Amino acid sequence: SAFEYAPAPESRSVVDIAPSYGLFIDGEFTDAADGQVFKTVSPSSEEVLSEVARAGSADVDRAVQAARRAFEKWSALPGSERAKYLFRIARIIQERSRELAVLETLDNGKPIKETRDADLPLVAAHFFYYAGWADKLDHAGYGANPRPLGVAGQIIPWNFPLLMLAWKIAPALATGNTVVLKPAETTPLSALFFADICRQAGLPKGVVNILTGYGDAGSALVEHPDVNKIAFTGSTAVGKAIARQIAGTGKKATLELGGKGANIVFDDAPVDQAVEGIVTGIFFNQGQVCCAGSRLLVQESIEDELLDSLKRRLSTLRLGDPLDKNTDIGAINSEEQLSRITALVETGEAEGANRWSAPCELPSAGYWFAPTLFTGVTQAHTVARDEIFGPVLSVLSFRTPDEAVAKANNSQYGLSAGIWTEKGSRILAVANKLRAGVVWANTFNKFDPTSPFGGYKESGFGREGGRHGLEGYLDV
Ligand code: TXE
Repeated sequence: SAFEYAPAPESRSVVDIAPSYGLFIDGEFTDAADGQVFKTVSPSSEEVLSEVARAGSADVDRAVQAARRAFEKWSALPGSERAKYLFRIARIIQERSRELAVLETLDNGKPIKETRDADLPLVAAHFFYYAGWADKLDHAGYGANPRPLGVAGQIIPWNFPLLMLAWKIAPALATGNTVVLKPAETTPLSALFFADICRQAGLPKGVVNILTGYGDAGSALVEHPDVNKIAFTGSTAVGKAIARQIAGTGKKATLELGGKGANIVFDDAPVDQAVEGIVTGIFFNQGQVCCAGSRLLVQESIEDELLDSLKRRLSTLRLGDPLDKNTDIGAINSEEQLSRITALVETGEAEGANRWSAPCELPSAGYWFAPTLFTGVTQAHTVARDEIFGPVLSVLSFRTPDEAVAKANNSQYGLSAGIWTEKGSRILAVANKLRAGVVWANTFNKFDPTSPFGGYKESGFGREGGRHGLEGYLDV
């Protein structure tokens, strides 16, 4: 039977989406100076959700000036006062988390199970965590009087719209910086809801400014002479362009870019548990995760058994309406992203890797891709090297731990890795040899505000999260 898009009415009605939204500058919603707007579409239905103001360079300038004015007072507040605002924001996020989860699912396409149980709890946790640091910076090991940098320009992607906002705004405000944040063009809505939460929390005007728009607005923000720091999460190509753009300006930057994480399964790993971890590693958020375990490295002696179990498990995943609480696989965020995934999968087939896709019917409206495996993959294949950023796993095998480490490290990226084994000594030995910012053992895609996150090599530089996340926003 053909899939029919039928949003659960009780969920859809939880959130009020206005037909249009302005930019959030200096505590007010306002039109773009040149009146430009763009539409945001639900990727699971192609329904237009709202029309949003499109920021241009004049708006960037207005927002940066507002943030600059606010900086003087905000940075002079005692940390304990800044903490009160952050705690208030964290509590409002918790109170409004149903609304926010539904909104994020509508605008992004990810399953409500994930927004409800992963994104939203983590968003609140980041604000609580950094609220706790605001009055303890003198004790963070930086000596007395660590200083905020000033105005932070923050540019975020669409895969975790609200969580990336939290990763960026919470530490910036805790340390006394003010913010101009540009969400991704396909997912502007939760950031605008967050702007409303800032007002609800009584946050002084200008401390947080939200500019919805495209890459040109991001680039104008990077270029603005009164911005002191750029925090970017997105593609490696844009990250490199930003690094070139700020070279010689004295601006500081943290860049969190792409990845091609290796998930290494040794022959002594409990297979059922590993299969669940592999599924979480690459199919969580439809694989649109920078630290996804997109390369499976499996020890040769268990490859057949593991792949059989994996295919059986993938055949049980439910793809469809992201607002349905039983849905495991939601929509791909945009038509563009779907074309990128499709093109890379076609390349994989053309280069001779074996493709297997889970048997599931794809809805007729919206952007969808079935969970897919490539076997018979070698290091030379494009699908072993390039970030696909979709529900596609490339399977390689190895014989010895040294070979596993060599293959895992054979990547331009170095963001994440996973190890599955019963041997604690092997976990330590292998983890220490992996050139990756995070290494999970017998689990995958576990996040926590107390842990620093960030990349080696072309995955970027700087760390977000934990005490290390404060450093990106302080002069010591
Ligand atoms: O990223 P972009 P896209 C990877 C993933 C994906 C690919 C392309 O492989 O397939 O990137 O995705 C803003 N100056 N990741 O095109 O363009 C843009 O408006 C300043 C991995 O969506 O990098 C958006 O807000 N800003 C990644 C943000 O940058 C610019 C998450 C990210 O968009 C700009 C997303 C410019 N010149 C994609 N051009 C991860 N690390 O998790 C665009 N932007």
